[in-house]
Amino acid sequence: MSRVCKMSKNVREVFRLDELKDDIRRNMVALLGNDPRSKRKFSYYNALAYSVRERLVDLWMRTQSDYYDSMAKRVYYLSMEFLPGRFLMNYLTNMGIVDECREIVAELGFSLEELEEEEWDAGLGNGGLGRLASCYLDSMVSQNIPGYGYGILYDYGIFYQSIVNGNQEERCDNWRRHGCPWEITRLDTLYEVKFYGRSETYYDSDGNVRFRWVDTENVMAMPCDILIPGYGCSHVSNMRLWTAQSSREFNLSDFNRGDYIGAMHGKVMSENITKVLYPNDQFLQGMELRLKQQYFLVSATFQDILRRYLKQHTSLAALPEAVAVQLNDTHPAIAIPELMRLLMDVYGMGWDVAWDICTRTFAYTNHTVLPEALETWPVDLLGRLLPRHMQIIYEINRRFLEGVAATFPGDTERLSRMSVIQEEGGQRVRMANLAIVGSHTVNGVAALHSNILQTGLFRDFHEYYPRKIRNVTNGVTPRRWLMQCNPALSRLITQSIGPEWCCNLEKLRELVPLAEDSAFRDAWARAKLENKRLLSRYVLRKVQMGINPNTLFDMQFKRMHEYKRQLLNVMHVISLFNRIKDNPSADITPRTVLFGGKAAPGYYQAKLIIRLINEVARVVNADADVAGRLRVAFLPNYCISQAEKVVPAADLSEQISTAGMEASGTGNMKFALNGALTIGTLDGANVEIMEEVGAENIFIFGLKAHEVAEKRRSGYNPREFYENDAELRRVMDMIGSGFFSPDERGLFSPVYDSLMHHGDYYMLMADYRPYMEAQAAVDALYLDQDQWVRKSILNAANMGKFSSDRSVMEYARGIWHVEPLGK
Ligand code: AZC
Repeated sequence: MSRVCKMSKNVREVFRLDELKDDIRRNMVALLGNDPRSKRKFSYYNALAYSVRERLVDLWMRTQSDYYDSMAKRVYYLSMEFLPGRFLMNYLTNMGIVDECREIVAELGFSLEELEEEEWDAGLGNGGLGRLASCYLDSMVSQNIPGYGYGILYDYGIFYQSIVNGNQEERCDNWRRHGCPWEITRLDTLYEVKFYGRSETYYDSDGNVRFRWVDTENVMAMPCDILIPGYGCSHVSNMRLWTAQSSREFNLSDFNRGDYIGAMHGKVMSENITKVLYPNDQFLQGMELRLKQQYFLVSATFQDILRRYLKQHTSLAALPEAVAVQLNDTHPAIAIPELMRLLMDVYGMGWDVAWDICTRTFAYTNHTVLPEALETWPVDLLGRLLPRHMQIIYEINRRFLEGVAATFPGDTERLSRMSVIQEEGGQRVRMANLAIVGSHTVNGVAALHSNILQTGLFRDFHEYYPRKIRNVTNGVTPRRWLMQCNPALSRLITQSIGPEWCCNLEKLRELVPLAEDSAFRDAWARAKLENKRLLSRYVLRKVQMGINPNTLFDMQFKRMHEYKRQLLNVMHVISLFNRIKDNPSADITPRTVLFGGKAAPGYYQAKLIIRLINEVARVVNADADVAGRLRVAFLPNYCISQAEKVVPAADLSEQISTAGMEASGTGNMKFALNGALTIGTLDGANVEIMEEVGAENIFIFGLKAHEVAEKRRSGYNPREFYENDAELRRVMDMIGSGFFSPDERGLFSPVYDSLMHHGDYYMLMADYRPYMEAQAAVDALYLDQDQWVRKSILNAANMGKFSSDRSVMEYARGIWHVEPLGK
């Protein structure tokens, strides 16, 4: 912390702020070829971005030489997704120069906020998994843990969602169309990545049988770095994102034959690898291109890791002492056979030595137990694309199963469950099994989830490797998710308890006594109201709808998925609507219910629920009896920059997944950190949030994870709830009969049927009444503003545990075995 305070004293000097204005003008001319007298916001945003970035390059190089000089062990966070959002404000926040910059920009005739709005989000991820990776990079570098993120620079990130006639429509997210000032492209560094071909044996000079991978089709990987400044900027790291380039010798023979277009076709095809992010959240779409992307990331990254390592070491034997690789889910798990291949085929090691190095290098994080998300690849596909890897996987599996068979003699069922190769329904490679076998540590992302891994999904593995599967509860960075996104609240907190909280979130506990101070409560409520006003203006701009900041802002923002149960929230909205219609003079707590989230383009049911939300909104918002008491809106294109506006303005955070299905959740943490009260099930990290904030400060309802499992076993009958609950029956009948879709009566039948006729897998019917009761408690509490604000303060005050600084430190000490540099 002293580092941060020291920094802010001489921040003008360190970052040469006196020269910033001139630099912006200079970059307008030199880099952008624009006249500084033009008042184009986009050009000024770019000129500012370049001028900010160039102030970090020195610090970044110094950080890199610190790493080299200290021979520090490095962490490599391998992820198919990063979700950084916008960079400008994050750089300024972490550099501690937001206010200074605001003044300078004002002198140029702009507000900082309007320039900020010129930046397009870097949406290189789907949701939680990618955003977690970005939070972890922020926390690693802010705590001087030497580490890098490695990923893919997709030309098209997560699609842009618009709502047309109530339906989701996808547009491509060509986010770098106008360039991206944060990228540093390394045109001179290229690695070759191989695909296809075959594995052949040969004898080396000592007469040993060796393998080599030949007749391959090659693609080049070019790195692009984006700097990641730590808070206070004593360290600056980077993410290295790969982009595919055609290899130069590609199809030379076609050229020679005069087939110019044929040769170019190959070039274009190979560059397709990094074109587009697969837009599925927790659903495996087993496409060859996706596996190519995964191996492309892994192969390029390992060439880079070994190059860096071999600059300082002569033997690979000490790799695990210098390198820790974290696999963000199984997406990069092909790294395990890849490292084996490199160690054996390229560096000549024997199997046992190579395997020992491998298993001491890798750790794997699991982010979901949803069966449709678990990756398996057909053996013939994997074997065709990566023939040598397939051989290695077979051999890993053979040796592994030998060990299992020795421990559990005669238990063939167990062998077939644990095998890396799934036999039934055509041979497939189970990537989770491969990741577990090849890693020294496997972790879940919240206590409940890790427990489910140990006793459910990975139970056999937990019995075989009793210390391998552990928990590291997720966290979020307080820099972006409080300091940056919520200046009003941050200011109040800093005035009250000092600035240390942003690097030591546990400090927020000092707010606890202030919850009893009515002047502080008033100030807290004013900050919330200010944020609600800002959001109201945004909603008006976005969807041309006025919302009243004095109503309860009830928010559910996350990917659209049946298990997350946006539908349950809609059922509550319909119930409120009916109550108002039945009794127009009823005294009810005025609410604004806001939704946001993308559905995977092929996920029919999730898209239909978006439509339902919009149709319910149409009916509710047009009704004169309801006016002023209930309003509903779906905000299109939920993304990081939208979250930064939504999160600070929430009164109520909806975290209502079927218990046992949300691995952790991180939105739940962001909302509570910003003073929202949570209504939620005992799922994922909600369990730990309740432990921290106290059961009296959170609205918990519904089935628990073991009860869901028990009900599934013993037979669950959703109709029973329908028959015994008139209010629920009415809601279901309205959905099923076309009340919300008068022009297309059957439109929502699939929604109705999923609950009434197809078993209600996510148990909405069972949780409806408990949810309604919890919502009634919300309404009652909101009428007592003093108590509500008190609880709001206590929520934020007790969120210290959910800083990603804490999570990253647990990984560092317990899994990566690295210490912060300079300690
Ligand atoms: C998500 C989980 O659904 C969410 O609960 C968790 O908080 C987040 O990861 C970060 O750990 N999972 C994903 O986004 N995707 C996959 C494939 O699990």
